[in-house]
Amino acid sequence: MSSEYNESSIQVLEGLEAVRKRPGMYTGSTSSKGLHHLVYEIVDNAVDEALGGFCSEIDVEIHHDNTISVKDNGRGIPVGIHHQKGIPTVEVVFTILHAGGKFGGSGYKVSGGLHGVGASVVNALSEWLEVKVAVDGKLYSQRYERGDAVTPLTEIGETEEHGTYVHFKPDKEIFETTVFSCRTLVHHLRETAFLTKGLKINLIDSRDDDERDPDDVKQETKREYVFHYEGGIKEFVQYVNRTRTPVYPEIFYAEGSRDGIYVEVAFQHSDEYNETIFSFANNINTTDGGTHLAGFKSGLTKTVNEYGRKFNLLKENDKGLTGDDIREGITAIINIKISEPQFEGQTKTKLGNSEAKTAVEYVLSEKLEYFLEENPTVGKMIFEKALLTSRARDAARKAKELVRRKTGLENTKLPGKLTDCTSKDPTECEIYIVEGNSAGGSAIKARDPKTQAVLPLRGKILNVEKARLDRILNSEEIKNMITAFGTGISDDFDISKLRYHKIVIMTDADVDGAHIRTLLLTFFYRYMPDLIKESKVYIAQPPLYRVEKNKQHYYVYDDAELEKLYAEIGRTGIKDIQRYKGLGEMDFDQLRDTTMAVENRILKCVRLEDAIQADEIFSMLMGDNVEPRREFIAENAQYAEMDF
Ligand code: TSJ
Repeated sequence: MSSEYNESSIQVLEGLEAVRKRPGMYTGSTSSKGLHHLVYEIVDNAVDEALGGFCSEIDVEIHHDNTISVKDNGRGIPVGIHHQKGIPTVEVVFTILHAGGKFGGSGYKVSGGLHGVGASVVNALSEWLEVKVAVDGKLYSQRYERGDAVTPLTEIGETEEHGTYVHFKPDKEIFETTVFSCRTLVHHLRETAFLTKGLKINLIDSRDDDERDPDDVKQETKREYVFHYEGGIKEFVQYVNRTRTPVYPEIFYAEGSRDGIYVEVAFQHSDEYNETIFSFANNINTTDGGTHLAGFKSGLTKTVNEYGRKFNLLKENDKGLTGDDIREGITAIINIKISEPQFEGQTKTKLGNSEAKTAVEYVLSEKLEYFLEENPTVGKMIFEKALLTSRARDAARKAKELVRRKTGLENTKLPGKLTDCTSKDPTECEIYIVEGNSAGGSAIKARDPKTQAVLPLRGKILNVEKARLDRILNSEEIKNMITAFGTGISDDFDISKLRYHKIVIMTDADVDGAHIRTLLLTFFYRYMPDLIKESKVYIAQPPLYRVEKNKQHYYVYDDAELEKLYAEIGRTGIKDIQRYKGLGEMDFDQLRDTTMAVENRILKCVRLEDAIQADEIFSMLMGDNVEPRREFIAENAQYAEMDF
């Protein structure tokens, strides 16, 4: 037997080599999403220090070369020799893969709140990583490359500060892209700050425009941010509702522990029709809800009905209000900390611990009962709003039945405007939702008739944020989509009936196109969220220009890219550059070659965060509050010219 094949070589394989071999297992993916996970992982370690009460501020910087640094003012990772490993503890943190680490087999974090876990994964997937620790008056530093220490831990000076600084460069050999999206980090860090009240998180983007994510440049994402919320999730609710009109000024907030589970809940109602509930367990956004969400719902329904009975707001013989009635227009955040969370479902974003239901129900009910009695006007408002909703809902239900029967939402008669594909195998079928009839005509000629269906939309679709279901179901454009997809909507939604496994939104590359896209995403997010969660929704990328020079032609997708092309090929000798004002101006063969043909096209898969953002943009632009709208428009030039 070869002497090379021994225990130690097996151990090496189980070390950081394993992480580089199967990076997706540890970060979820090697796409942009996985890349951003590296930052979250490092930040989480600093947040843990803050949760322990040892750190009050975290600085995150995107450096000019798309490297990231994270600094905290905590105790500093211990530098003493680790009693088992015989090397400094900080080196253990970065070079030894922790068994059963935070990233589970499915690539999602399954046990938040453990120190140091995951830092070695980031290290293994970085071209280089430098750590500096300030502790006991001294500053230490160590450098690693692709997971291996290349310097020993070295004392490099004296300092009055204390804390940890980590600076790393994600490995180009591992990740499909190594360009960070400031917008994505903003979203995550703001959320983290809301969930950790009192913690201050600063973010700086120091890159030049040519090093930034094109979306950041286009949307003019700011360079410096401070996220600091003394009110925690209470301020989170206020933030979400800043563009909406609350029906009472107070925000309910409760905090407490039961069975070792820490529970925090906040909510406020606005005059909208949808519910916006975000739930978190150990700072992980549980987008599929779970037991803590169930506990919130049952606790709220029970307490509000009891309040109504106690104060005779409900007639004796009435059955009481349903949870749906009580939650119409609610914005709520549920945040729990639990020592052994069980995350379920394919994406591990659904909490399974049954004791979490009891804990949330208990903390919420107790505090809410007291709150409603202390604030009788709020109590009455919530109750009366729910009563109104209950009546409206009855009317809506009847209308829905009527619409169903009249239009056959439930039978499979396809809309006349749909040009279907011939294949009946949904996994290979695609539907292009196209803006305008003339573009629809081009798309029909450009498509592959076997697998590509085309559904043209007439102008803008209804804004679903401002209407109840009965009106939404009266919209031709929306009915056409629902029948074409075959899935039904809301509670009746069934993804197994989906007739096309790719739904492609194809709109003009202008502000109207952006608006229609936003409307569609909002509709999907609100009424068919699983389409987005299961990655079925895509955005086509039609070019903005066609440039011809020396019989070569180039398709260009935005103005920044046009400048780049000019820099490459020069401005002289360019023939009748063509700017496409809309899809309708493109010849069908151009549309096919650039945007629809499977072998050439670029499709952008819509992520849940994109849909949430679309929803936010909507509340912002359509909402009743002027100030946030003005601020938003100032910050987002892309949407500024939009005409609503
Ligand atoms: F792990 C890491 F590299 F990802 C990382 C850890 C990154 C960053 C930005 C910060 C940290 C970190 C770790 N900040 N603070 C700490 N604290 C400790 O590791 C620590 C300090 C003292 C003691 C103690 O018992 O005295 C224990 C721990 C775990």
